[in-house]
Amino acid sequence: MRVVHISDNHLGKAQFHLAEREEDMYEAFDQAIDLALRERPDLIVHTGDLFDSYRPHPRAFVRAFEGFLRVMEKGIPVAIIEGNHELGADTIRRRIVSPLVNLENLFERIGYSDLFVRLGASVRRFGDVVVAGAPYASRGVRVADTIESLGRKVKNICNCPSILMIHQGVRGMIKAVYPEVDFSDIARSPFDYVAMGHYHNKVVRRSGRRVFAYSGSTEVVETREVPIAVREGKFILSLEIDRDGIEIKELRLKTRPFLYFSESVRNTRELYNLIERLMEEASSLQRKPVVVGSLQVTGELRAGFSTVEVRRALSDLALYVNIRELRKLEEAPEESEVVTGIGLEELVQNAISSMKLGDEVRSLSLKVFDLWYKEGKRGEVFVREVLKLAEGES
Ligand SMILES: [Mn+2]
Repeated sequence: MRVVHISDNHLGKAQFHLAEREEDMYEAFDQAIDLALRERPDLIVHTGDLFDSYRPHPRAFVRAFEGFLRVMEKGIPVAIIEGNHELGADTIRRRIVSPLVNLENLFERIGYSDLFVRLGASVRRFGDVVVAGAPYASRGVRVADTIESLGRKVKNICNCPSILMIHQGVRGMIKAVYPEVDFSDIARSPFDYVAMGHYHNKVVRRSGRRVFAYSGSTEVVETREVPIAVREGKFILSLEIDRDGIEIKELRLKTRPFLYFSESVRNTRELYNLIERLMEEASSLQRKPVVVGSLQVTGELRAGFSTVEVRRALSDLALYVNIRELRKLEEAPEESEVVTGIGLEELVQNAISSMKLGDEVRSLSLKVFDLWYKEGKRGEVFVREVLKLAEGES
C-alpha cells in the first residue's frame, strides 16, 4: 500500500502579520496535496495542526476543505488526528468541538464519511493496513497507556502492517523540555510505521523493518525552525508499506525562500560586507525571501545601527527582515540551541530562571508558563506575554 504522510500545515497563520505569509501556508498545503496525489496513494495520514487555531479563519477552513475534497474526489481516504493547535483551552473546558469535527461533519453531509476519518484514540482498517491514532494529549495524560491499548486493538483486527498516528513530543527523537512520550513507549508498541506530528523539522528514524517519522511542517511556522529549514527544506513523506517492510521517500516542497545568518560585526566594513552578501543572495532568488538572523555587535558600532542598515538595504529585496541584535558576545545564543529542539519552552524557562526573582515568583512564573503551554499556546506572542508577566514581577 502506498501511504502519504502530511503534517503541521498551520493553515490560517499569518506569520509576521503578513497576508503573504498566510498565503504561503495555503500554497504549501496545496502543493503537499499535489505531490501526494502524484504518488497515487491508497491513503493519506495527517498527523495534526492542519489549522493554526482551534478557531480558524473561514479562509483557512475553506482552503483545507478544498484541498481534501480534491483527494476524496479521487476516492482516496484521509485519516487525521487533532494537534495541540486544534485543541485550545475552550475546546477542552467548554466542550467546543475542534475544527476537524466541523470538517468531518461537512464531508459527511456530502457523502464522504468513509473517506474523511478523524481518529480519536481509535483504530480503523484501510485496505491492507490498520491505522490507529490519538489526538494530542498534554503532559500528565498517560499517552503511553493510550498507545499500549491501541497496540492491543490493532493485533485483534488483522495480521497486516500497522500505522500509529500521534501528535506529541517524543523524548529520544527530538530535544524537548516537555516530551509527553518516551521513544521506548513507541518502540515497544507493535506498529510498523509511527507517523508523528508536532515537531516541525523532518526526523526519519529506521529501526529494522520499522520506521518512526516526523514529516515536519509544510512551511516555516516559527523562526526557530529557520536554521534547519534553510539547509534541508520542508517535506511530506511517501511510503510503500507491506509485510516485507517499508520504503520511504522524502518529497521536498518548494516553499518561500528564507535567508539565515548568525554573525558578529565589529565595524562598518564588516557590516557592509554582510549587507552586500545578503543583497546578492536575495536578488538571486525568484521570490522575495524572508531574512532571519542574529547580529552580535561589538566595537565601534552603535546599538541598533546595524539592524536599521540591514533592514534599509533589504527593504525592496526581502518580504520581511527579522533580526536579533546582541550587544555582548556572551549573550549570543549557542548555535545548537537555535538549531535543535522543540525549543521555545526551553528559552522561556531559561529566561525566567535567569531573571532576578524571588523563589516564589520564579516558581509561580514557571507554573503559569507550564499551564499556558499545556493549553497549546506556544507562539511568539505567547512567549512575549509570559516574559512580560515575569518581568513585571521583578
Ligand atoms: Mn505544529
